[in-house]
Amino acid sequence: MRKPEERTIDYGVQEMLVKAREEGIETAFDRADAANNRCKFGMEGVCCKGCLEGPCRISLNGKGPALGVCGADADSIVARNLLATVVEGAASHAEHGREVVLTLLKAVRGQAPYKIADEEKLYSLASGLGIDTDGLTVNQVAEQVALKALEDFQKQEGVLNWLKLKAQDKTVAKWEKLGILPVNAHLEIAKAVKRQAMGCDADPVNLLKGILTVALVDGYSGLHMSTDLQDVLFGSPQLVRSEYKLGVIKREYVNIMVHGHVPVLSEKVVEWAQKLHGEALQLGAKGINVVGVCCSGNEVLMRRGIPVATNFASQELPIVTGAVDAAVVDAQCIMPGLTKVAGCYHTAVITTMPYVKIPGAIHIEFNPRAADDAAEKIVRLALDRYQQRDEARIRIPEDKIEVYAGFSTKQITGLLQKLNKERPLQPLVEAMEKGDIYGIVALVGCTNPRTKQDWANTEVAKYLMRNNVLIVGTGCAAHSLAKFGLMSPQGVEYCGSGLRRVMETLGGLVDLPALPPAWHMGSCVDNSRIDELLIAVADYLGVEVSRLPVAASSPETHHPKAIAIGSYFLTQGVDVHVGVKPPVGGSELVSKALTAGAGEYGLTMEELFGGKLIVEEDPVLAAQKLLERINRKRKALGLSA
Ligand code: WCC
Ligand code: FE2
Repeated sequence: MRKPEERTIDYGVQEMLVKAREEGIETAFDRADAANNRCKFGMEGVCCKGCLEGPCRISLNGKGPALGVCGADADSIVARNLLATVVEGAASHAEHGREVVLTLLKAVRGQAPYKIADEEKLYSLASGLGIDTDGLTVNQVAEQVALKALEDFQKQEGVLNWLKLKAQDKTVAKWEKLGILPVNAHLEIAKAVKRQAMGCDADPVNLLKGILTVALVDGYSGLHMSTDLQDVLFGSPQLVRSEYKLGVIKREYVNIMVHGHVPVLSEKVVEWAQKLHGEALQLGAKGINVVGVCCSGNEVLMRRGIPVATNFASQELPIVTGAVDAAVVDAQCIMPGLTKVAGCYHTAVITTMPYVKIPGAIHIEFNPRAADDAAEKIVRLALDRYQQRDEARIRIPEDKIEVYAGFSTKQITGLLQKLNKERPLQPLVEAMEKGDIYGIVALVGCTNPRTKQDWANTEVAKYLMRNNVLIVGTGCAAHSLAKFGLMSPQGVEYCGSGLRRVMETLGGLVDLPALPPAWHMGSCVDNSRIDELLIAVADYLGVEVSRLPVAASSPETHHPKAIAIGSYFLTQGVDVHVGVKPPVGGSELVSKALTAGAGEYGLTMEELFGGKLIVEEDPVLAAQKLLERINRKRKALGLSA
């Protein structure tokens, strides 16, 4: 078993790993060590278990079978498996989007206890969607917007409304020419599941096109739609100060951990935690402390300043403090291992969705209609469990750190307007032209219990910042950067002189010594915010996003959603780095289509869209490769290298 310091660079997590081991409790880090005999066929993507003729495995050294029983070769099998992975990611995000649409619809029809929080965003969406708002009330406008969103799950011809709303026209024309435009999210997901099934699509190039269609579903019905309508319902984030790391758990408080993704639940838990404050006092607690994990954490951090305890790989460790009274989850990135750890303490793990249940958890069904009832029950359960704590087993790491989050496009433009009222993007673009901001890299995706938690995410970011690259972060990668000070004003210590100067100037506009050089842009669906920012800059310069000196990097990735998001960035012509090998090595055709440059190998992503996949496990080499790509794009755009 590897030592705690080999598993994570987060001291608090190390401390809790030691405690867990002392108490005989197993976590994901131990399970990763125990399951280290990984299947080579699976890792290269050449295992097909799509039907009962198999599983068929294609030989990796040419000495065994070259075809499955049905005749499928390595290229088809790898492409099908990759399509299946991207579909999983896109389905997760699209269902997230649809849940938010239904919440909005119910809210404006008086069937769910939520209100419109950002009218300005609502009206701008309505106008983009071509809705005539004359004579309509705010709720009627919202209803029309929600119905337009629902069309993206229903229509049988045309193109996703949200794609037309958000994408650059020139890029859409490229996708149209290639025949990859999605009609409706559910239809494309069903079609993709069918085409990768036994006896259907076996042409790897055609399957790759299928992957791109599904990637667009992920981007528009998943990311963009979710963020847009969440902002309408809960407000567009603005700069907010908060804290990170396990030290945000407070001994004298009732602690509730919110984990998962859709803020429809976490927002209500925060609301009810405030409402039941008095009852916590009656129990002798100082109040109720909500802390976040994964993207539920990101959502309530961005809008409410709720502190974040930790990210994906160490999600079980807050419970090991012995001071988490309830852990409430909705969907995605939730380890079933949570209930085993919680079973060793007084902690209640609460599942809330009818299709996400975990043995050992208490299920309190949550739906928008009954949101208040459910949230009240959840918080009351936490109050109840608080009284069952074993004080002797409580140990909370002291380590915590300040963070500034809330970088929505609205926040960023608002800030830049203080420098240039008419053309807010001008100062940003000028800094990019001068090289003070050499490029922008989106640091996104997960942490992975197999790799050293937070290490590669922070190393890539620090190397890039030293070279004046502005970092924009989401998901668990943002958590990594926040935990290590890169999302606070002190983060400028890691910057090259140009980037430092820009952040100090911008910081002065909000009474901070500097703006953090890594901007927290939110949850995984909020990669849409990054896309929106890049499009704004590209539009300002009159070019496509694919020509900007920007890239995306996911050094510690693991989730199919992250693969879907990466594929989406590729459709925009943005270079994408991953630090964990995707299972495509068994097919030269598929690997080269993703990773080869234009003109180097038949049809490639770079040839089609202008960006490619970079697979590199070493964070320093990865950062160097990203810089080299940014450098090329700068030159092509006529900027200094
Ligand atoms: Ni998004 Fe990755 Fe975190 Fe889950 S929450 S673990 S997909 S980055
Ligand atoms: Fe997420």
